[in-house]
Amino acid sequence: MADIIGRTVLQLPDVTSTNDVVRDHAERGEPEGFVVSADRQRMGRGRMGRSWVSPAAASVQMSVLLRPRFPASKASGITQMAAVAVAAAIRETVSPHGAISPLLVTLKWPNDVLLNSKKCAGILVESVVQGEVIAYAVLGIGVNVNFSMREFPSLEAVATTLADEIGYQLDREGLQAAIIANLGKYYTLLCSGDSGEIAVFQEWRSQLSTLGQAVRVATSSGIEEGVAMEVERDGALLLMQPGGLLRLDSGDVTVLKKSE
Ligand code: BT5
Repeated sequence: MADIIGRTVLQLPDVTSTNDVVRDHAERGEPEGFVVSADRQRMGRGRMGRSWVSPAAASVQMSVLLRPRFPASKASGITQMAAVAVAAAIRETVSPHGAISPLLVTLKWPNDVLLNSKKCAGILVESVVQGEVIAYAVLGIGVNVNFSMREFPSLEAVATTLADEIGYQLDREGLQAAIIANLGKYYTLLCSGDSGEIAVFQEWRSQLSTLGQAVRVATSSGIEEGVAMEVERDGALLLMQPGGLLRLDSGDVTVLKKSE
């Protein structure tokens, strides 16, 4: 099953969003593992309708069709699995022989991959649920590769690119192939039963830079502050506040003060 992801890879020059192309194929019955990748994305999106920016031919922007046959309550496992796979692929591509690199690759709750503490990749999972079960999920992945965040001054303080951090241009195709291979590995693990799900969750949790930090979380219902204490298996973040523990399903985290 490990090579299920990327059995078919459609490489397109120009799309609105790779997630839209995959969704259209999903609705027509395409089997899982189908991948769409694009050089240029005119209306790339993040969560809650936000935009995902990328100059042409300088990023990896790809979407994968998944039909995991598990309950909607486990959808966050897909985001976690993808974050772990993207982080592993970045490490392998930047340091193919396992050489120690000064590049710090970590994960941020709930859906980011960070390089040296700045966002370098984002994950967007759009699921279609029938009854209690996921009919299909479109897993979208955007990785900033061969451009400089100086092109996007409003993001520069919080976002980065591989080229900015390593100082040279990376083979985008090689990175994409490594992402597909790692998605195959970790998706197989995720679908292998309870112990596989726990293994993916533990891998994701162990790489989270968010835990133990004093944070501000912007949620759809307001701003919350506290210490990020723990994540639960369904992906929720537990925030310690003076009044007790607050459980958050989603949001945007800013670290208030780095703990040593
Ligand atoms: C995400 O959303 O991080 C998910 C991004 C998923 C993009 C991929 S590309 C392939 C596929 N097709 C799509 O249309 N989307 C997926 P979120 O956590 O909501 O973050 C969005 C926010 O990140 C924006 O509001 C900006 O503040 C910031 N942002 C936008 N572009 C960025 C970039 N290239 N790098 C880092 N941050 C960015």
